[in-house]
Amino acid sequence: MLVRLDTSAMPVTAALPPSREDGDARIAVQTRPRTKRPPLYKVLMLNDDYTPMEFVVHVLERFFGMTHAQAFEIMLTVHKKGVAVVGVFSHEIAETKVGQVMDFARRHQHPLQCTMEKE
Ligand code: TYC
Repeated sequence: MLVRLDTSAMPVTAALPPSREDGDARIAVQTRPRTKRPPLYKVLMLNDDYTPMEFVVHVLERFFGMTHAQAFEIMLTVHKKGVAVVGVFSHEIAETKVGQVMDFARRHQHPLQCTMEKE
């Protein structure tokens, strides 16, 4: 007899087959291969006193695929609160976005800062 346990909602320890003292060789229990979802990272935009509002709006449109209205709203949130999450991505994509924004800001000589943190 082959038993396939549905272990999707079980913690690892509960998903392990119980040890049998009578050693019943007729039952084989398959365990689920455990795949972990990769962690996600928030990309944060920081306020400063010098970067023009229109530049930040442009950055949000260009690198984060926002509409002009969305970008303007998020820019204002950063301006008023100091920081806002502008997207959530895999580590590699988040790193790329941060690099693109920092590079673009530096090339235009604006002090705009963008960082990432684990969600
Ligand atoms: N505070 C800036 C200004 O008044 C605008 C700004 C908004 C700068 C968002 C950075 O991430 C930022 N010109």
